[in-house]
Amino acid sequence: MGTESMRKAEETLTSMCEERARMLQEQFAVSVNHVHALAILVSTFHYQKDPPALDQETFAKYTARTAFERPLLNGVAYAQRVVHAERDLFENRQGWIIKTMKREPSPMQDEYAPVIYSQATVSYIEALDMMSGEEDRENILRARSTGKAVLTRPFRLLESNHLGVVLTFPVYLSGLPADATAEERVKAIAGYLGGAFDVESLVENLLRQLAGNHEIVVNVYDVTNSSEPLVMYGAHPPDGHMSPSHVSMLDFGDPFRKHQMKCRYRKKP
Ligand code: WA2
Repeated sequence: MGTESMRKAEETLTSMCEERARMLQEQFAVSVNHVHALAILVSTFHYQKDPPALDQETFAKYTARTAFERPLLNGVAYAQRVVHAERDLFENRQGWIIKTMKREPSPMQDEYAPVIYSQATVSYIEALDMMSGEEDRENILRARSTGKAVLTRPFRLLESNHLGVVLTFPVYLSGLPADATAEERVKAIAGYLGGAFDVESLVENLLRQLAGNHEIVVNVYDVTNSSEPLVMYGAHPPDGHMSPSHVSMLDFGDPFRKHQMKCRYRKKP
C-alpha cells in the first residue's frame, strides 16, 4: 500500500476513534449527572423530612421513569449506613436481615451499607451489604471521605457477570459545610447512592449504532496504574501485530482513575 493511502487510513482511524471516545464520555457524563441528582433527591426526601417522604415503591417508580437519563447504567440503588449498635433495630424495622454479596446472612461488622432502595432492574441487590464486596467497599470509603463521585476499577458485576464499573455518590446528613474535613464527612455520612455501568453490554450497544463499526476494534482500558492496564471493554488484542492503532483519551470524571480508548482496524487496511 502506498504511503498516501496509509496516511488516509490512519486519519480515518483517528477520527473514528475520537468520535467514539467523545460519545462514550458524553453518555457517561450524562449518566453521572443524573445519579448526582438522585443523590440530592434522597437527601431531600429521605433525610430532610421527618418522617421520610420516600419509600422503596416511590424510588422504584421514579428511577424507572427516569431511566432514559442514565443510558449506560443497568440500574441505581441507595445503600444506607448502619452501625452495628443499630443493626437489630434496623433489621426489625425493615423486616429482613442484612446479607453479604454472597447472599449469606451478614456476620458481625463495625458498620454495614445495606441497599434499602433499588431500581427494579437491580432488585437483586436489595438487603445486600455493599461493603461486603471489595470494589464496592473501596468506592464507599473513598466517596464518603472525599464528598465526590467515585468509580471502581473494572470488575464482574453481580447477576449479569458482565464487565463494568460502579459509580458511588455519598449522601450526608444535612448541615455538613462545603469545606468539611474527611473526618467530618465520615461522621456525617448517611448512605451511598450509586449504580453499575454495564460496560460490556451497554457500550457494545452504543458502538453498534455507529457507522463503520465492523471495520474497527475498540478497547477501553483503566490505565490508573500505567504499568498494568485493566481491560474495561473489548477483548484484549494479541500483542505484536503491526496494524496501526490510535489512542483517544477519556475522562469519566473521577480524577483518581485514568481511562483511554484504543482503536485499530479489524484487518490491515
Ligand atoms: N450495583 C449493581 N450491580 C453490582 C454492584 C452495584 N453496586 N456491585 C456489583 N455488582 C448502591 O455504591 C452504592 C451499587 C452500589 C451503590
